[in-house]
Amino acid sequence: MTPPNHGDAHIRVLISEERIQARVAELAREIREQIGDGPITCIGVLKGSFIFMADLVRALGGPVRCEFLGVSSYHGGTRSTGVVRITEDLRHPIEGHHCLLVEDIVDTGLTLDYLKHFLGARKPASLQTVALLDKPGHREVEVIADFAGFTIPDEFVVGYGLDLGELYRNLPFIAVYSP
Ligand code: PRP
Ligand code: 7HP
Repeated sequence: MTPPNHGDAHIRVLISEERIQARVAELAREIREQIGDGPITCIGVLKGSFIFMADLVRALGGPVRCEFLGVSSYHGGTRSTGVVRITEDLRHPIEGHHCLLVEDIVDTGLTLDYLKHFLGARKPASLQTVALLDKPGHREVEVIADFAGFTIPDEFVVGYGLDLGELYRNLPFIAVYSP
């Protein structure tokens, strides 16, 4: 049988696949309660949010548009460079849309803060934010997501979309990485 850490001595499971799936379903209910049954333009922040986005949009149900923004600031390492770089822009205008920015993690807060301004300038009807993970102990900018899945300790995590050097994104759970 595969051990829970997939045989990798560097990782330790922090949030199981079952807990993630249950929380994603709850988040979807919370978001629909607040935004209502109308169309939502979900904007996934690549690459880290692609798995969360895929699960969340299916749990949301109702009319949903999917857009993606390519953004990078960690460049494969464990520390933010402090410079948020847009690597791919939205394909369509979001003016007048009710938008939900979908992030995997808010860590220093630099990315979320930057993207709220970047997208706000495109005049959406509303802009809300959801992050699967919130690491409040590491903030450099005071910013919070409107909806957050789990608050986690100040440790580097991988899995469920989050990487280290582009690896580990395919783990179905969230794990702490220790070198
Ligand atoms: C990660 C993550 C968030 C951001 C959060 O992206 O996906 O977008 O960092 O960190 P912050 O709150 O400190 O800004 P990363 O730059 O690693 O790119 P990736 O998603 O392609 O892995
Ligand atoms: C970005 C990021 N990527 C993977 N694991 C973490 O803990 C991270 N924080 N910010």
